[in-house]
Amino acid sequence: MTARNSALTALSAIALATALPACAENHNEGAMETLSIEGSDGTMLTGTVLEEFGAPWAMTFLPDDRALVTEKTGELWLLNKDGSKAGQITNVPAVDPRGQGGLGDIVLGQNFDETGTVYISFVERDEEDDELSGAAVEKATLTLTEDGGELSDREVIWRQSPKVTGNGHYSHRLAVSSDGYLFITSGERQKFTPAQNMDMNLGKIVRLTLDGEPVESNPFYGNGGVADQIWSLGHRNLLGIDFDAEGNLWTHEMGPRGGDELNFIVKGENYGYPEVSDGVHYSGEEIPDHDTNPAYENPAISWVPAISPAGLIIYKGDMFEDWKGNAFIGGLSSQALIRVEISEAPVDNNGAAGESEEMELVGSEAARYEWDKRIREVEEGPDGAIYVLEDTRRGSDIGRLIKLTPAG
Ligand SMILES: [Ca+2]
Ligand SMILES: [Ca+2]
Ligand SMILES: [Ca+2]
Repeated sequence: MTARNSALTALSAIALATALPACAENHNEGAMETLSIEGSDGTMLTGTVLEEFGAPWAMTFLPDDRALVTEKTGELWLLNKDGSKAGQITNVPAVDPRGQGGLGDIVLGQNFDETGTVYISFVERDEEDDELSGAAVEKATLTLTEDGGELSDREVIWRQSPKVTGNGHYSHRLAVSSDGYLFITSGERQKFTPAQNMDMNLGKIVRLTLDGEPVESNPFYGNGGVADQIWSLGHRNLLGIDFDAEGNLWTHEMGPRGGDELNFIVKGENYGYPEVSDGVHYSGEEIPDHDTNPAYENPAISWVPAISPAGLIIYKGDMFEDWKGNAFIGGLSSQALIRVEISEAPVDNNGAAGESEEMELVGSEAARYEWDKRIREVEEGPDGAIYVLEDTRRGSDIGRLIKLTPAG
């Protein structure tokens, strides 16, 4: 199965994006602030404000229903089961936040209960040239207390290569598969061509063992260097990664001017950037669309204008039963939580749709839920509620942790 998409799907996303009502009201019920949010599908959600942060970036739940939140500025928080801050985790990788870089994602290793293993991503500077930087991932052991904890046995197991100038498109989102591999999204650092260069691990998704080694069954294993790590290529800036209930890998990525994508990730495939994009360059210069070249995988859905996706879950819970298998994408510039339905459709052979017996997974935008805030991260709670972290852009901003549940 491949992730192709018809021009019609992209067009319907364009149409939806231009005709969406926004509705959100604030209520103060005792100490707990709540939002009443009406989705573009008419669904009413209650948003409960649980906590506030300065620069929240990523969140992950723990097996005991507590949670961890990273801040780009270098803090790692332990949250209580009610979402309030319990305290900070110490001995976190030191960061020098600049641009899009700082402390990044955190995920749990397999058998976290027994091992305490976590993986944490961050941006490091080059030791000799401060202009150069790149993302790195550490494996560490997390020991928790009632009001915080600490990291120990820290070891860098992966680095973006090479380090380059600029402070954008690190991506560095993490996911551990049920069969025990670490996937890392590695952005193209706003340098375009690295995404197609197999001597660099920029603009790629990489797949490693849980100790950070390349996997022998990787599609380019044996070519040597970073090629051994690469799972898929031709990516731009990927700030969302999750598996569906069947274990399939999904990511999204920001396009240039328009052309943001949700992709069904297939081993060894080329997702096209910068050779193809459903958007155009910032200069306005055209980039051919995906469907002009069969060498590249089409997105399951793309957006023009941009939504600026950040944070992704493929919903697996029971609280929103009708939404099982839907993708929920946080939107930065679009200031919305976006729900995408995923379905099987015949492969579109560039105008010969319906003649192929091969099926593919395609997405269609089903709804937006908006309260005029940029969304940085999306998580599914153990209770099936959807949790989001709002984004901040300045030191004085506050990014809230909000729990979304059905209204009433
Ligand atoms: Ca997360
Ligand atoms: Ca693409
Ligand atoms: Ca284009």
